[in-house]
Amino acid sequence: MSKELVTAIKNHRLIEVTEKLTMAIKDVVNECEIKEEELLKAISFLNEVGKKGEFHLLSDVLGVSVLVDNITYQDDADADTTLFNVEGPLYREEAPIQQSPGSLCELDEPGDVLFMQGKVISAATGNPIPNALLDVWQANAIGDYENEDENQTDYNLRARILADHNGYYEFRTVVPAGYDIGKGGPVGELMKAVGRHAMRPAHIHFKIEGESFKTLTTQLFPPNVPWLDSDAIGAVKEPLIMKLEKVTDPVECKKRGVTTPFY
Ligand code: MBD
Ligand code: FE
Repeated sequence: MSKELVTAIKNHRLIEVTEKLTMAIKDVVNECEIKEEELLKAISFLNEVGKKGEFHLLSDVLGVSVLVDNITYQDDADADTTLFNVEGPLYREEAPIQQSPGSLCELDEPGDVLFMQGKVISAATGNPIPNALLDVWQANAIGDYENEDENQTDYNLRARILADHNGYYEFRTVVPAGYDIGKGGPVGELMKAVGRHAMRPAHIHFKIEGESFKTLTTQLFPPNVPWLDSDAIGAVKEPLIMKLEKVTDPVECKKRGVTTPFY
């Protein structure tokens, strides 16, 4: 066999995808009768996206990230268990490990106090997963992630919570706000130019691991928050909307060591 043929066989998927992508792009160019000036603008835009490291975000706002996530994990879409969702570009490894009950922040973190609790169970058997590890990360009450915000301490609102031997976990945090994925970069500019907003609804990210179990990456959304119906990356799935209960009873608040109502 020729060297070229061996390479072609090895790369057959890359060749197929490249050909299909080329056809799709040419179709649009033909249909819209793209002019040279417009092509040069598109090229500058993509150069800028690369320079600012925003290709992940571009994939997100095009809806490609969610689509690929759905295809990748389609076999895990069991109606009885928590749905998967995209990891996004803001995950950080090596968050501090805490035994449940844990806290993602200091007690004076601004915002509405939120206690989350639940049980990690096997999707296959429904049995609890002892000592499951919940890697959790979120934006603060004004929508900023710690690693993009000089006002927050390192790893604020990020932690790995170790569930107990019954898979039960509990942690304290604050209700996050929606996140602006635009922030003046080229993807944000594109969204503005085409009349789309660049907001994600408030959400909390989870990566849940158990020994000899497949890892579940997902996000949960507080109910009745802005942009829940118009997520800039289209990642909202109805079963991932949390059921929050507001607690105002002073006795309950005191029990939790909280001076204001909490969720
Ligand atoms: C985010 O906070 C996020 O979670 C995703 C998926 C994409 C952009 C910003
Ligand atoms: Fe996020």
